[in-house]
Amino acid sequence: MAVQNLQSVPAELSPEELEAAAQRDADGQANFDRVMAEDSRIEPRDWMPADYRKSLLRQISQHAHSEIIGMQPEANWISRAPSLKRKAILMAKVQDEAGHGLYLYSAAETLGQSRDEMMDALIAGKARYSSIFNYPARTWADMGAIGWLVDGAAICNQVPLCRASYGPYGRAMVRVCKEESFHQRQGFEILLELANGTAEQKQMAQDAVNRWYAPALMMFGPPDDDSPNSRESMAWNIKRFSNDELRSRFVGMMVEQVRVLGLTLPDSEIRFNEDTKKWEHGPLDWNEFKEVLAGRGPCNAQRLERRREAHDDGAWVRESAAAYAAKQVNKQKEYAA
Ligand code: BYC
Repeated sequence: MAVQNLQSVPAELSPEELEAAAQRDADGQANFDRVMAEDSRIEPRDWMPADYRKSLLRQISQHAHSEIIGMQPEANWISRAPSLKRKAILMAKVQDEAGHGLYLYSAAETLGQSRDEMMDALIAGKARYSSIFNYPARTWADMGAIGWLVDGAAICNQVPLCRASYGPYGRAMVRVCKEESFHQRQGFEILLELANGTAEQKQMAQDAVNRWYAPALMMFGPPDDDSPNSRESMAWNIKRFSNDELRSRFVGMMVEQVRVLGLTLPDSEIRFNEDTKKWEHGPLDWNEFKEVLAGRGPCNAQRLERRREAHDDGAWVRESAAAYAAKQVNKQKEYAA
């Protein structure tokens, strides 16, 4: 019997041990297949195929990084919020995003990679995070557009992830989605107020929607025929819907909501296709998407630089926490002796 999952095999094995390891893998695979067929959940201590673990780590760590880098465009506006109330709301939202990052790093850690390793990869520019956060937030109306469109796209993408087959990821998503709903409403409300303000304010809101619309649609990932991870991810019940399917749903939601705002979406080709029963939108610039993913978007360098600075500035906190933890361990040892 061949050993399927090398992670479960220690370095030097006798033929008997090898046989036992192969049996464990076969049993593990059978259990994994059953869980997938029943659409139930895999937990951290369960056997899982190495590729499933790798793909989850890939997606969850990227997701965590997105939450952390995603704090930047909005944090830039905290000091310039137009009122104390707006400042308090925006601060709470940005703090929520930090919390989402923490839940997600914790979920990713259960798969065997430490938060330090993930953070090092981000800081070294080796890790992905959502393309959307490489665009600048130019005016206060951008806080509205980010909340409404970006958090709206995030909810659309993440509600199905609440049913992801990996327990810690799915559970983290439940809380994240609840908080994202509040975020989207606050964005919508900012835009609504501006859209009902002076002609200049309404124009500012429209301009923000015009700039964030296409990048928000690209958050759902490349078109289905150019999405190398989708097939496996859907077979493993991580993703429930394809990138295009979710993008189409999102467009349908936004079409209704933009009417309430009294604004327009910068896309004259949006239509509901009666044959497919799907919303369609105009072409997106996938070359721009590729450029952003390659690190050449409008703010990629600035976002990473800021994250590096924040990491360096926080070194004393990590050192203090480690020194305190070491002290506690020593105390325990002394107490036990
Ligand atoms: N940006 O095969 P595909 C938030 C990559 S934060 C960058 O379709 P998959 C918020 C993709 O990773 C919300 N990269 O991949 C925070 C893959 O590269 P690798 C963030 C992208 O995984 C603060 C390659 O392209 N949400 O809401 O099947 C303030 C091919 O793609 C993007 C999440 O992270 C992109 N947009 O599907 C405010 C959701 N799209 O890994 C708000 C969780 C694709 O092979 N993630 N790529 O090197 C997912 O749902 C899925 O990973 C994706 C992509 C739908 C994004």
